[in-house]
Amino acid sequence: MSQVLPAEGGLRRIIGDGATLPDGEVEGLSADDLLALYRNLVLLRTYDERSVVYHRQGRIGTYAIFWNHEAMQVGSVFALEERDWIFPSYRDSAIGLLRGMPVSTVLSWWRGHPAGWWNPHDYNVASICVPIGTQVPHAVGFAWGSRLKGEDRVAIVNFGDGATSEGSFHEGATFAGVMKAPVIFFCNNNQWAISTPLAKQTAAPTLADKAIGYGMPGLRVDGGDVLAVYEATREAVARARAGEGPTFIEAVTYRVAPHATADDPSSYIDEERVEEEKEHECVGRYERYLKRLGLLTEEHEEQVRKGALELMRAGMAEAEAEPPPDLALVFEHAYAAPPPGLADDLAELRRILGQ
Ligand SMILES: Cc1ncc(C[n+]2csc(CCOP(=O)(O)OP(=O)(O)O)c2C)c(N)n1
Ligand SMILES: [Mg+2]
Repeated sequence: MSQVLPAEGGLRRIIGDGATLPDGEVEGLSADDLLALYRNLVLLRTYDERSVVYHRQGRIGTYAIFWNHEAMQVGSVFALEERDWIFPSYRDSAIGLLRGMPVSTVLSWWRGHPAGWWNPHDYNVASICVPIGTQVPHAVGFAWGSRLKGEDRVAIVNFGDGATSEGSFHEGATFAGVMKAPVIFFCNNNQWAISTPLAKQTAAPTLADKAIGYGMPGLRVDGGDVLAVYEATREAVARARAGEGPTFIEAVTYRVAPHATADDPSSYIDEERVEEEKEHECVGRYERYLKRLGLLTEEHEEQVRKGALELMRAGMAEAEAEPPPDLALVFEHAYAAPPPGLADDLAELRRILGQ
C-alpha cells in the first residue's frame, strides 16, 4: 500500500534572486532544454500581451489574461510526453501553442470563429472549458480510460483556486484517487476567483492540503519558477506512469492582471501587492537566471522576442482572412430537434446582418 503523506508546507523553488537566495538546478535538463523553456515562455507572454491589444482594437472578444501564469503552463507541459493529454481552462487558452497549434487557431477561438475549433486528437489538447472545473472529470475519465486500454498516457488538468470549491473538482478527485487514474491535478493558485480572495474560498491552510482527503500526494511549488514547476510535474508524471495514481500540484502565484478584459479589479484588489508581484514576474525571473548561467545573450533574447511577435502578427492576419462563418452555426448543435422559433431567429439575424 502506498502511503499518502501530508501535503508539503513550503514552496518548491529552483530559481534564486541573484542576491541572497542561491540558484538551484534541475537534474537532466540540458542547455538546449533550458533555452527551449525560454522560447516557450516568450511565446506565451507575447501571445498574451498581443491579445490584450487585439481585444482593445476590437479584433478578438473578451479575453482571459494569463500574464505571469506562463511559468506554470510552460513548466508543466515540458514535463509531459507528446502522447500525454492536456485539459485546459480558459486561463490556459494558448497552451496548445506549446503543442504546435497555430496561433491563428487560438485567436479564432477568441474571435468566436469556428476556425478556432480544433480536433483535440491533433494536439492531444482537449477543448477549453469555460464552466469552472468541468474539465476535471473529463481528464480523470480520459486518464482512467487510457489505463483500461493499456495505453501509457498521462493526463494533466489545469484549473484555478476557485475551481477547488466546485463539485466537479471533488467528483473528479475522488474518482481519480479511488481508481488510481494517471492524472495530474494542476492548480494555478493565483489567489483570486474573479473578486473572491483565497481566504473566502477555503478555510484549508493550503490548497495542497485538500489532496490528502482524496488519497493523493499534494505538492506546493512557486508558480513563478518555471524550473520548480517542471520538476514537480515531472515527479507527478513519473508517479502516474508507474501506476501509483494521481498527484495534486498547487502552484502558488498572484493574479497581477484583471480577471479578464471585461473586469475592473481596482474595486477589490490590493494594488500595492500587484505592483510588488509584477517586480518578479516569471519571464523576467527566468531571463535573469539564464543570464547568470551565461546561457542567454541580449541578441538571443531579442531574436526570440522578435520571432514570437512575427508569429503573432502572421497568426492574426490568418485569423482575419477567414471568411465569416455561417450564422446558422450559432443555432446548431444545441438541440436534436430545434424548436421552430429558432428558425425565425436565424432568419431575423440574417436579415439584420445582411448575410
Ligand atoms: C460553473 C461556473 N460558475 C461560475 C462561473 C463564473 N466564473 C468565471 S471565472 C470564475 C472564477 C474562477 O476562479 P479560479 O478557479 O480561481 O480561476 P482563475 O480565473 O483565477 O484562473 C467564475 C466564478 C463559471 N464560469 N462557471
Ligand atoms: Mg484563481
